[in-house]
Amino acid sequence: MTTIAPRITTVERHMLDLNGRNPHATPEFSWLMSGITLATKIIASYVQRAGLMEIIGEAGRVNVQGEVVQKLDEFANDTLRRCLGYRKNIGILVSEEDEEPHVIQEAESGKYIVLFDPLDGSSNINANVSIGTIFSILHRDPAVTGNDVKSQILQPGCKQVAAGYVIYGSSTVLAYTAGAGVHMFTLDPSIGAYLLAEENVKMPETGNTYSCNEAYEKNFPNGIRRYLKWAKEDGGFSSRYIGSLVADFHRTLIRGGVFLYPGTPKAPEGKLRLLYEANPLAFVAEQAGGMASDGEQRILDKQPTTMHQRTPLIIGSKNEVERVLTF
Ligand code: AHM
Ligand code: MG
Repeated sequence: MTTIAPRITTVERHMLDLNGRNPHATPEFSWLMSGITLATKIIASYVQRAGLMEIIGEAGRVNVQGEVVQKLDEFANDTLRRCLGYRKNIGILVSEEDEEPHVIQEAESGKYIVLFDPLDGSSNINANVSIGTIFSILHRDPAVTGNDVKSQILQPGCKQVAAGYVIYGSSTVLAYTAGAGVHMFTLDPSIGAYLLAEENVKMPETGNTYSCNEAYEKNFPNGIRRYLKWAKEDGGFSSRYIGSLVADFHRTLIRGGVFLYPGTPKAPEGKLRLLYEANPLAFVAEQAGGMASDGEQRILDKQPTTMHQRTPLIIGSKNEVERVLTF
């Protein structure tokens, strides 16, 4: 009898395998995901060659958030738009880098909305630090048409049908959830495919690492300051901060601990964006057994009011996020 080697599972294959367990695991949805995998493979290949291709550096303009756009940011944004813009089931594309959403298909055929941060942590590009792409997928309400595009987009994170991220690090890793656990894939550059590395990834329930930009500590809310004091003096914690949310989150997902980006008097809502960063990572965290809060409420319950809204973020191991909230 012939022995068949263990099977090779790509992201799209994996989504189809979830059929039955996951209501979104349809061939149509898998086709949408293939747009994301294609775009992030192209971005990964550019990130690897960035130093050779003169795409490091500033593009000479500021984005809608008032930040300087890096060339690679623009490339990543264009690539996602090109790879997703022609998938018939995508109705609206929303990017952290663009002021306005792109309406691509009428509501009847374009039933999904894809939101993304094309290149998170881009201020780190020049220093060869890990960066990433974050994505979030929502259903579009077919009853709402015409000018009401923004109200379609402003859905709380608990309505996400899928979300995930790709980290361009020592290897390129994709993590996604469609509401049935978190699954991780590693890009094999020699064959250009993401291969299943781990199914049902679980975040450790506890972890003694905190991750925040401590330079801002004196402006943090008192509760967070008391927590950090406890973590250092009594908790025996260590500190890790890369300054690239995807990378800080990915480490927290694997090793446990807590990532904090609180508000300050100058920026009461912090820096991170609800729709492109906090919501998708909160969905992944919860599906892995972790937790995400803005200090007052669950991130996934927040009703967005504007597209580029920011939010304080406390995300990570369930016990650690709960502990922060007790302070
Ligand atoms: P970006 O999406 O423009 O790259 O900005 C978000 C980044 C996050 O990746 C990271 O967590 C944060 O900004 C770091 O901010 P700071 O430099 O204030 O610590
Ligand atoms: Mg970002």
